[in-house]
Order: sequence, then C-alpha cells, then structure tokens
Amino acid sequence: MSVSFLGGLAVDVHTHVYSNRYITLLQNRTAVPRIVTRGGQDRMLILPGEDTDASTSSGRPIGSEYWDGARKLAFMDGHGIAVSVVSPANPWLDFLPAADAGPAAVDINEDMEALCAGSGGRLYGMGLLPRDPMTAAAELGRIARLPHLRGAAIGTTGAGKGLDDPALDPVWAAAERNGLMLFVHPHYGLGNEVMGGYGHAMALALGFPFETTTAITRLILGGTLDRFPGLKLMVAHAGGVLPYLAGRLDACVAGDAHSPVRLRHPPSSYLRMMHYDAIGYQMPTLSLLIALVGADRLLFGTDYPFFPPHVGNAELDTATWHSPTVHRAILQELEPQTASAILRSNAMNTFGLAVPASA
Ligand code: 5CU
Repeated sequence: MSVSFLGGLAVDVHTHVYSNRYITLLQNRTAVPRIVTRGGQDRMLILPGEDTDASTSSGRPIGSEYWDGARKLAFMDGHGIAVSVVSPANPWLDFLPAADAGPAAVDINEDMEALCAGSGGRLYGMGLLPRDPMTAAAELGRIARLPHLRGAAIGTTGAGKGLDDPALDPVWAAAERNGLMLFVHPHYGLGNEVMGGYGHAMALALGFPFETTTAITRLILGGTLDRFPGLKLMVAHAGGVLPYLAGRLDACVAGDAHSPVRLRHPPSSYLRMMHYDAIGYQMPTLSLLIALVGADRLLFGTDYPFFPPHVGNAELDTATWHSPTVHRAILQELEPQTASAILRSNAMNTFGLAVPASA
C-alpha cells in the first residue's frame, strides 16, 4: 500500500462479510431473508417486509464483494485501510430454528477464522451467535479460542426479547469473562410502518439508528452494565440517536416515580463504558459523541460493502466509496492526535491488533 492517505493508514472496525456457507443458506430460502436472481443479477432481500414495499421489493445487488476476501483487501488498499475487523452482517442467524443455529454458528465462525488467518495479518474478525443464550454463551467460549476472532456481532433483539432480557446474562458473562467485544448492530428497523415508499433510505437512515437507540437504552435501563461492568460493547452507526437524546433520557428516568430502574448512575453515564464506530457522516455528530463519551471510545468504520457507489460490479474494487472518504475527511478536522487515535490506534488498543509492516 504505497499511496499516502490523508491522516495515514486506518483500521476499519465496521466492515462486513458473509461466508460462502451463509450465502448458500440465503440462496436456499424462499422467504425473506433470501437471495434471488432477477434479470441475471443476484439480489439480496434481508430487511423485514422488504419484498412487500414496491420501492424496495427488488432488494439490493449482491456479488462477491460480500464474501471474497481478495475484494475486501482491494477495497482496503484503495482507501488506505491497513487492517479490518470484519463482522458478519445482519440478519445473522435470527431466521434459523434453534436446532440449526448452533451448528451454523460454529461453521460460519470457523469460516471467519479461516478468512482472517489467510489474510497476511490484514483481517481480524467477529463471529456471530445463535439466539439461544446458553448456546450463544458456549459459542463465545469457542470464539475466544480462535486466534483471529475478537468478539461477535449481536442483534438488537438478543434472544428475541430485547437486550434487557435477564436470560441474556450468560451471554454478557461469557463475553466479559473472555474479554470479547460484542458489536451491537441493527437489523429490524423501528417504525417500519412509516418508513416506506422511498427505497431503503428512511429505514436505513432513521429506522436502523432508532432500533439501536432503543436496544442500548433497554440494555442500560435493565442494569446490564451494573451487573457486568467489564463488558465490552461497540455500538453501530455512532450510537444511533442515543447520544443526542442522552440528557432527556436522564431527565425522564429521574422524573419517573414508577420506573423499576435502580441504576447506580444516571443512564447517560453508561455511554462512556461503550465503544462506537465513527460512522456519523457529519462533524456535529462526531463532536457530540466525543464530548459525551471521549475520543478514546470512537473507532473508524466504513460499513463496506453496503452503500456501494453507483458503478458496475466490475468497477467496485477501484471506485471511490463515499463512507471511508467522508469519514476520513471529517477526522482531518480534528486535532491530529485525536484523528489518528480514532483512525487507528483506538482500534489497535481496543482489539489488541498489530498493523503488518507491509501495510
Ligand atoms: O442496505 C442495507 O440494508 C444494510 C443492512 O442491511 N445492513 C447494514 O449494515 N447496512 C446496510
């Protein structure tokens, strides 16, 4: 990677990959989530109800950029990314019956380890988890023994009842015990009934962050971080809108005589115990997050290969992608030390990564 990039090389902590076995699962399905072939092109339909809204019913194009490690590396080279911590994207294993989800998690997490092990030090990974809490806790124990995996993605519904579900305690305990990061990421969208008609724009711009906001709020209000203060959490998309609403949340909790919540601290103070990708697309979002939680909690991310540029599949690997470009540019408005911490060193410290000399 000889070209020099504004601010230097990056570590990308929010970048997705589906394993071949996962893609096969989606191809063999007849209901959403699924992959269909239309007009000679594979299209992925994953969001709930995506097939019933005329403006989203054809899903999104999907090609090998979603599973080919060489294409991931080409994207990284083109955008000054030395190392990526790759994670499986939504909807993980939420659609599988419990009996199938455990074995599928083992296979897909082994695929992730193999992809990272063969990347010459450029890729580390996160696994995925079955929804059943005891099986998920056991899988976290296995993930901890895979040398290139650093944690797991977890959806906002947990085992199906939200992240304040006491049944999730074995999952939090296993992640905390093994020092693994749990990456909280949306999939279902909130308020879908008012998000239709404009393609994916409203569901992804608003519904996804609203979902994350609600999920993390429930996690905090349920006292999870009082019970598991060493739990490492990374919240997608700059924390949704929770940073913006944190003061109001404190006021509403303090003013609610009926709340069963007996937290040790005001809800907003738990935000400082989590990590966030810096995928906010504008400086004011990043500034607010830095002011609330500290720059040491922010990590550069891209969301690749979602939100691709409008070029043919063959040009994707050499095209300029919006997210890494805009997020790198925003960081350059910060003091250099802060920018380089968010761009790479926070991730290296948080995930225990080494940047290969060849990068
Ligand atoms: O385009 C989309 O639907 C998505 C998605 O499902 N997940 C994600 O992380 N980004 C975009």
